[in-house]
Amino acid sequence: MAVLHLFVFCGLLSLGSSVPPVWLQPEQVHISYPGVKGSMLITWTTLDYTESMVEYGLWGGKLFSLTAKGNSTLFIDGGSERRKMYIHRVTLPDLIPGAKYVYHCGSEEGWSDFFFFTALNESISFSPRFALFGDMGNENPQSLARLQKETQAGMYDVILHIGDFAYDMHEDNGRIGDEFMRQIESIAAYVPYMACPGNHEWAYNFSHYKSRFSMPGETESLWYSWNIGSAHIISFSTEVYFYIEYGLDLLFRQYKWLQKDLEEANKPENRAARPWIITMAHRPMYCSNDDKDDCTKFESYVRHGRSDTMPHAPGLEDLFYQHGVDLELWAHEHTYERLWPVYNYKVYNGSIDAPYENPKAPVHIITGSAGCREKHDGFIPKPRDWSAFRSTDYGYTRMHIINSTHLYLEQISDDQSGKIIDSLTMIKEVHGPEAWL
Ligand SMILES: *[C@@H]1O[C@H](CO)[C@@H](O)[C@H](O)[C@H]1NC(C)=O
Ligand SMILES: *[C@@H]1O[C@H](CO)[C@@H](O)[C@H](O)[C@H]1NC(C)=O
Ligand SMILES: *[C@@H]1O[C@H](CO)[C@@H](O)[C@H](O)[C@H]1NC(C)=O
Ligand SMILES: *[C@@H]1O[C@H](CO)[C@@H](O)[C@H](O)[C@H]1NC(C)=O
Ligand SMILES: CC(=O)N[C@H]1CO[C@H](CO)[C@@H](O)[C@@H]1O
Repeated sequence: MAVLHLFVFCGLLSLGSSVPPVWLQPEQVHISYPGVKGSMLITWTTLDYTESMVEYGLWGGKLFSLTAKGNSTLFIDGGSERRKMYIHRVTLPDLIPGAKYVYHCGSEEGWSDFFFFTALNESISFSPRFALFGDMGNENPQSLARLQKETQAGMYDVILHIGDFAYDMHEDNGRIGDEFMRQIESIAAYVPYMACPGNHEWAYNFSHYKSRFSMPGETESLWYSWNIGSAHIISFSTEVYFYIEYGLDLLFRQYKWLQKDLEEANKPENRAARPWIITMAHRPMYCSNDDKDDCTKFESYVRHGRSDTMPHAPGLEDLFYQHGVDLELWAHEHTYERLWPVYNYKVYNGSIDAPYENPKAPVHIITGSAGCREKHDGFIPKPRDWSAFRSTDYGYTRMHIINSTHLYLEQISDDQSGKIIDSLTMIKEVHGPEAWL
């Protein structure tokens, strides 16, 4: 009885004041490179509406001497509660390449902690360092601690998250997404956190992925490309091959865009400046895992296309091969696998002694073992001819684009306390389709 009274009393009180709680505190801060020279895009969330501002300044200079304004969009989760939140976006313009900045974001009604980042060095002779991985959840994110320390210590210029976030962002009416974005703030607020969609983002037509991330271009972060150092990086969605109920036209739009982007990147002046073409997308064309995933079959949709759609959906292996893509980064399998240079199931080593020196086909890396609640995947006992190295350890990959001819990759094992368990240097004196001859 007493409880009931109290309840009624409180109810009256809150009716009386008639002011619902407002949540204007910025959270889930992350940054991305918008593909425009000298800029950085800051994205964050508030639960109620407020302005979008970033105050920033050069590291070591007067704090927050500069201000940039932006916009927010209302995002309504598709779950039963129809939870709403505002996603704020502010682009910082005219940054000095290579300079370090300190920033906080929010509005006069609430500010975030402060963070720092280095504006990208936009020289084609810049040698960027990346951490890359896929399939990291907010439960069991095995690689996160090491990535937090290494990112804040300045080891990386960019992070690539190759699909599958949070497991899943839409769960618990989007609260799992919020929790995950808070969790990665410790890395994603410091270096551009570049993403592509994975199958775990399927809910409500990928709305959490499209709303929460801010990748370059006008395609809701689904596919885009950008340049860094001597590389042209292309990110795309493999999910257009699988969730065709959301629109087969998306698959064709993406395919046409890929064609155009690859042609542009292969113009002699462009390929000379940015000889490395690197793709990133979630589901691999090849894998030797023992689950029933698409890549375990001979004719993966991503590799070979779909003949059960009308019109038939073209695959991507030929397109990438014809345009001389150097390196293809994938995830989805909760393992690490390195392939010999491969095209159409055939190995095309540079030579037996130096397979990655002037390889005669693209090189594939599958790195989806950063850790999530689904734990590990397994491998078939006998690796295929094109499989060079495999590991079921949790971990992530480091990539260093040294210069126009040398690119270095290494795999870190979390199970073995950060040990480097695999590495390779790709050497290419010739890039483009003529490299295959
Ligand atoms: C960018 O990187 C190049 C190559 O390492 C270097 O020579 C140049 O000084 C860097 N620029 C800035 C502004 O740090
Ligand atoms: C799904 O999203 C895409 C891209 O935002 C859009 O083009 C498409 O029409 C949507 N499909 C459905 C069924 O809502
Ligand atoms: C490719 O190179 C590796 C390493 O030398 C070797 O084990 C493999 O047999 C080679 N494959 C072919 C088809 O030459
Ligand atoms: C690229 O770096 C490697 C390793 O440091 C070096 O041997 C090579 O000569 C460099 N290539 C160019 C084109 O500068
Ligand atoms: C669509 C929209 O409202 N755009 C605005 C976003 O913020 C910038 C900077 O304040 C404005 O110039 C745009 O008009």
